[in-house]
Amino acid sequence: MKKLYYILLFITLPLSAQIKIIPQPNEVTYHKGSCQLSTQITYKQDNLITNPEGYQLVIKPKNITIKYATDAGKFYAEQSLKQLKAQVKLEGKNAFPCLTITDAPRFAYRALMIDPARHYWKISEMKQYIDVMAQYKFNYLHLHLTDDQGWRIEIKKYPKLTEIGSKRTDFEGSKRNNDGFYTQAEMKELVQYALERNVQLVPEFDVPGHSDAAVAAYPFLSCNDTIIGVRTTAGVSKNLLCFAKPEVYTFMDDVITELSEVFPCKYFHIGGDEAPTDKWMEHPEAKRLLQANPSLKAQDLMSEFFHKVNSSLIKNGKQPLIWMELDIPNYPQGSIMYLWRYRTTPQVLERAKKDGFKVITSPGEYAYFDYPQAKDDLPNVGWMPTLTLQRVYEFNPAFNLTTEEEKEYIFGVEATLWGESVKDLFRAFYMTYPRALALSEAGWTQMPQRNWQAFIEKLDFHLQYLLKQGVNYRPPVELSQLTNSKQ
Ligand code: TNX
Repeated sequence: MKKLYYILLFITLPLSAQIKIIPQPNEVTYHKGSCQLSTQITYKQDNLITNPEGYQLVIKPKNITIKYATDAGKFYAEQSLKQLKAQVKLEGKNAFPCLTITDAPRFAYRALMIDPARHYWKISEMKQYIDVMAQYKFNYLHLHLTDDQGWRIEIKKYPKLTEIGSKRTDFEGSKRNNDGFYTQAEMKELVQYALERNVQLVPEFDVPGHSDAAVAAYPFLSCNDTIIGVRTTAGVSKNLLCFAKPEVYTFMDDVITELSEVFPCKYFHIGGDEAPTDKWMEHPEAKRLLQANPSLKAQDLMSEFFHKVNSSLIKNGKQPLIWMELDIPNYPQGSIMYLWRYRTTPQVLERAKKDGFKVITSPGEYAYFDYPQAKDDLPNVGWMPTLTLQRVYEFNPAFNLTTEEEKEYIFGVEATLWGESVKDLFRAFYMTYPRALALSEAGWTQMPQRNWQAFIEKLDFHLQYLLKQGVNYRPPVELSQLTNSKQ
């Protein structure tokens, strides 16, 4: 009995001193003693830290040391320490527990995506969004800048893209945040702002589908010179950029060249999703090609199209990110493929192995932040599946791959906040948090260190931490029901 008592004491003691950092650091050892909050921090460049984002935080009774190899590691050590300090204060204590954290991310790419094309965000709102994600060690913000419902970035050679393409009458009747665009100067400033927080901005120019706003501005971009307006409803449009016109490739090359100058990030997203080829196949060029080669398929034209777009990217020193569609037979070597569609995980991983592609995992099952967090939580999203906090937490971005395969094929993880029903920043935060906290551990923390129970024990602190920063979130009410029923 006495023995059991000591075992229990041993188990519960370190738990009560539990630090609540999210994402969970990969190695924490506790030492004896405590350290005053006001203790000076010593910074040391340490070339033995091999991961550029890795760091070590050592808290001893009389000193705090942060060791890092690059500014990113230093920034992340500071984020961990900042959270720890806030926790200590909230618990009414005045000293840190002594400990050593040795930490580095599991994946190099840990992203969130926002969709200012569907509903316009102000630059100041994107800054707020970046401030919060950076604290949770996300290092890429993917900007979905062009779509049927809006073109949001200035392109100097094609002024109508923003004169016409950045405005629409309404969105399914709603008058909110329909209009607006970013000048290149504003965007460059945002790039710097993000970089100071170790966040790189990844631009997306979605081609050849989701292009109504571009076609509304320049009808020649479509196969039939169609005259349309910027789309005012959700859904998939058939007005693709035309594969058969040299001027379309010149257009894409010009846009990519201008955007490459604005966004220093090596990765450039070229969309590639949901592009029905009906109008391509009606074009005389498709008919001619089909006559010469009767086994030719529409999706072969799509492959050809991406190879041409890729040559513009290569010219600008960029690497393509693509929403992978399994029926497209071949993508340019060196592209990084998104796993996104529901129920396609095994096929996409198979394809990655076969074709040697790296994958960014963003599956609807775990990472679509436009989906509601509970059933009937939100109006007008009836068609969407539910994506609970717990489900996001259960996400292992390497699925059942071996560690070797994980290293070879999984580049990282991304949550997508599609914007059709996200009309303002208040809703954007509500959809993002607390699920992004769960996703941050999927991207950063190794599986043996991840644990749902431990995660929800850290949650209360983080909800208060967010609240103090004025960040909206969805209260995870189902969890309090869970704890109540246990009592
Ligand atoms: C599909 S996911 C899309 C988006 C929509 C989203 C809504 C993807 C690559 N394309 O255009 O916003 O569904 O959930």
